[in-house]
Amino acid sequence: MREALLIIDFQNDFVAGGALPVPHGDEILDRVNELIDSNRFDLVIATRDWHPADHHSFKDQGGPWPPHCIQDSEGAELHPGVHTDKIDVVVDAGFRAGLDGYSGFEKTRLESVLREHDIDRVTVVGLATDYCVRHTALDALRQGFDVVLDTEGIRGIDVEPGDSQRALEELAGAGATVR
Ligand code: VGL
Ligand code: ZN
Repeated sequence: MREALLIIDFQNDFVAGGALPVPHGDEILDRVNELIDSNRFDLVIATRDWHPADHHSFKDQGGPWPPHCIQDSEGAELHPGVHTDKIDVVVDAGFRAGLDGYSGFEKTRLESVLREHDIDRVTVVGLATDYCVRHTALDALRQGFDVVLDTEGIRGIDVEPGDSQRALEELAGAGATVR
């Protein structure tokens, strides 16, 4: 069994002081680093939300979100506390105006990187449970990977109360291990 750690969008704009802070997003830092440092994973991948300034999800383009994770901005950088020296691959998503990018698999090399390294199982941590974590984990399941959601290492936005809880139930129903 070859395993990858998938750290979703743990970026400055999604934590306190950022453009689209996920409540309690910072709290996952220790868990993320603990998993990185465990040496349990054959491959450590970080995804970044990576938008052009006119991304269609931004309010000024008719979308739901304030502008966030604009390519090459400080807000789009990975959280400075993450042990980035042990991240093997960084995958950018949502990199064109019309690409949602909620899934780290959408038009990226994520699947081919996992296949190249013969990965069977992905453990998913990061932000946000009800958006990019959810979509990325669902795609991983569809592609036949074993998927583990590490609840200590994820936090959600909960635009509607309960969104994150429902996402985890949906993922468990689709075959993910939630623990
Ligand atoms: C995300 C909202 C907008 C996420 C990205 O990473 O979950 N959420 N863009
Ligand atoms: Zn985004």
